[in-house]
Amino acid sequence: MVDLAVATADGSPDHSLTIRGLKVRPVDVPLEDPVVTASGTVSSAPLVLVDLLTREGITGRGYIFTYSPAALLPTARLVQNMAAMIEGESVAPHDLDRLLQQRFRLLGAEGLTGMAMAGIDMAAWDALAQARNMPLAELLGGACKPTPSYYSAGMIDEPEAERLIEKSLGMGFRAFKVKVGYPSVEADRRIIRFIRRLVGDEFELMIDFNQSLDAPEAESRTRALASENLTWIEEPLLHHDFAGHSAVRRKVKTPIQIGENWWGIPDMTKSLAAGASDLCMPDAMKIGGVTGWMKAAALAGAHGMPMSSHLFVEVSAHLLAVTPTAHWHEYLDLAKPVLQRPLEIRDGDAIPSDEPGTGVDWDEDSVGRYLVD
Ligand code: SMN
Ligand code: MG
Repeated sequence: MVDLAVATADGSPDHSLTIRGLKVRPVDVPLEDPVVTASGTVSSAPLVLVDLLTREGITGRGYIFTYSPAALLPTARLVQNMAAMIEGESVAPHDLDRLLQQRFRLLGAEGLTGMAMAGIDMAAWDALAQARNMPLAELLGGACKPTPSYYSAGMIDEPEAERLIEKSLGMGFRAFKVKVGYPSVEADRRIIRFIRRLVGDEFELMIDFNQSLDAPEAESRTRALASENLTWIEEPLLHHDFAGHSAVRRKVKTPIQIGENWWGIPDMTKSLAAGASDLCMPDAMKIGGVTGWMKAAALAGAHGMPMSSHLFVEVSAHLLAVTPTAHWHEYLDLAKPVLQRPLEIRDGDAIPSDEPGTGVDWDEDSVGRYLVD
């Protein structure tokens, strides 16, 4: 990698970058396994690939996961519409965040707007790290150190569980998450106990209800599963029901986990104030990209709250390496088919790429195959 620093008048190196534009490509990428949840199925990964182009010739890359193909093209168009707002600006992610937050004050920075801004943010940090010839974790003041990772599965039957446990053990994972929220707690318990018999008592096992229970059901099911030796129970209630999660949390001993649906620091602040969870797992996109994550990491650190990741496996590996209360990395690899070098998992740990940037670098043949127009 050529160091693009150029000498300024006094001879000091100039690493500054100026935005020339955005290249935005919507793709619909196949998933190795569909993610069946109690609140709907994700059968492919609709991604908006964001290239942030600079006058100095560096391209920063990031992607946005839109969950539903219905949101793919509108999100891509929204990102493209933001290009005119940032062309000519320096690649200074905090300043870009302030600029875009201001431009969208009336609309609000949640939903597709927040997702689009986060995609630009992740690409900007990638460009900055490339310009300084450093992996993102080092640019953020840390090192490319490993974080323990868990294999994240959907709602699966027993044969599927057997296959995925064998696959994850073969990849070195020592932890597994399964989605639940069946019509009865007995069905939830059946798959939990089936997996527990496969992995033994020392293995970390998490469950995820994906917001599928109402308050009475959440209390009765979390109580009924209290002795299942679970590492956490995730999102039993609607994600924004912080008071409801707090009420459940006070009645069960299994740690309650939420955060993947926090729209930025405002939601995290409300959740922490309500005492909604024992643990947190912000989504690198919905929390506001790298910029949002670093603020969230400071907040979680101040609260002594273990912080895990959600999706976005590549950038999350870097971010957890500089998170004071880093807990678990989630392995559910959405972008693998369109990357040159997918994230490395070594002995069950997520290893941040040691290349300059975040490690997100497109496999252009695959991108062409999955483009949506
Ligand atoms: C999840 C939700 C939606 C798509 C993929 C995964 C899930 C998780 O809530 O925790 O990974
Ligand atoms: Mg979840």
